[in-house]
Amino acid sequence: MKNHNVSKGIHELYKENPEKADQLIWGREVHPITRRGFLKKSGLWAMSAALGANIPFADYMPSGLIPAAFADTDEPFRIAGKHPGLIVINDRPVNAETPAHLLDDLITPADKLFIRNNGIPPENIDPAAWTLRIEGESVKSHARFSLEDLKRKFKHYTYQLTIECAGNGRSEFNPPVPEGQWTVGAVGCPEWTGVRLRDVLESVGIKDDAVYIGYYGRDTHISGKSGLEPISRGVPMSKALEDETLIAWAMNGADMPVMNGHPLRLVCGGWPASTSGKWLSKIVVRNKVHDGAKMTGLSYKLPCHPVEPGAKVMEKDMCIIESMPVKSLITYPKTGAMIKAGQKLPLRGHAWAGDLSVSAVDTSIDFGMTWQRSSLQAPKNRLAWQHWRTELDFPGPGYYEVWVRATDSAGQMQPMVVPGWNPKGYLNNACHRIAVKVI
Ligand SMILES: Nc1nc2c(c(=O)[nH]1)N[C@H]1C(S)=C(S)[C@@H](COP(=O)(O)O)O[C@H]1N2
Ligand SMILES: [Mo]
Repeated sequence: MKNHNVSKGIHELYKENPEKADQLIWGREVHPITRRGFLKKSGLWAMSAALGANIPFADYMPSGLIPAAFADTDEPFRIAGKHPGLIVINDRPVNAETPAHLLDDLITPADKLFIRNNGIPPENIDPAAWTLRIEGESVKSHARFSLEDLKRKFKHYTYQLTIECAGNGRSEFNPPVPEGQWTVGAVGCPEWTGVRLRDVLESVGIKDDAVYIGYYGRDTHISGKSGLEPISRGVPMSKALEDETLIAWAMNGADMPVMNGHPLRLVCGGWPASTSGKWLSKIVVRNKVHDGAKMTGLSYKLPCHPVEPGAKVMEKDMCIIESMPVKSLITYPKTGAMIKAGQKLPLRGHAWAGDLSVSAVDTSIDFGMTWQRSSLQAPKNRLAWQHWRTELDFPGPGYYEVWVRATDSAGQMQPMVVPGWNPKGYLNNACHRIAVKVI
């Protein structure tokens, strides 16, 4: 770590070089994800993949040793097409989150949207040959559409829709819950263009007994075994038939990144992002709750009644997660900001609330003793996140934490502590906070 302009406040640093300022914590330079850090955290598979060769004497390698081939480089580890600042949580399957300060854009750019893969994405995608089948016991007939058919036959809609992984925030549960240790960045709100799922299903004909839809994608199971789906989830008809539920081919007016589902995906804004099927190849209309991969067992479910931390919960006592809870982020400044005494600190970020809207955003600099109301914008459309901003005064020099807390349109507020422990570590919507030093 290099000392860097420790005497300067955030305003000067941002004025001089905003990109540089983004990389500082307490005025010191920190490297984002370097090849070094990456290898230290991940296993042999990653090392071998990065070296392009097996390590025959791997058993004798001291754990944590950095292969000499990389020991003197600090090149960032990059995912093609994605911002270098994304934090890689897993490399197989690829899981990467976006640090809060990189989510500052009103509309999340494609290179900054997180990636959550359960399996291996399809290769050699040919959009011209892509098809979507509509099947299941509750459609009147089976149908098949090419991408061109979808674009030609149905009206196009564009909505800004928030998608958040239900496991976002999992890293904070205690006792810890295995699987992706997301912090705050498994969320984003790009603009999606496509056709309404409702229009497509109605053109095929929905039977009266329909209760659920399920999706299938063209990614393959991590084990390499054929016939196993990595994930096949769905939503009740009421969510499937909403105006904003899209079969989308574009993100922010362009083809979406392969890692985010190119050339076609489902987008169910405000619900666990696991319901937004990527590389969409088939939709089934079901006369019962869809029973595809990760709809059964404990996946994407919460205990129907609260349980003590660490409890074992039986499947019959678990309920499927529907709308996501109210939540917010401080996207400017980055944690570790410094300002000079007497200066005001401008702050901003987003807030969202599943199917609901956000009615208020408050910030606190005294660990929640007092709160100050922020200004809050209306969403661009239903199910889009909302932008908030404020300006804070600090009473004098010292260490502060700024906490942000959103309230939804039903009056529910984010908790200041990690809420309801659950066996799979879902729905941690505790307040986001950043550190600020006044010098
Ligand atoms: N086909 C397919 N769809 C999928 C997944 C997947 O692994 N395969 N992951 C789901 C999960 S758990 C999440 S959180 C979102 C993530 O979307 P993103 O990678 O575009 O951010 O995609 C969902 N759709
Ligand atoms: Mo997810």
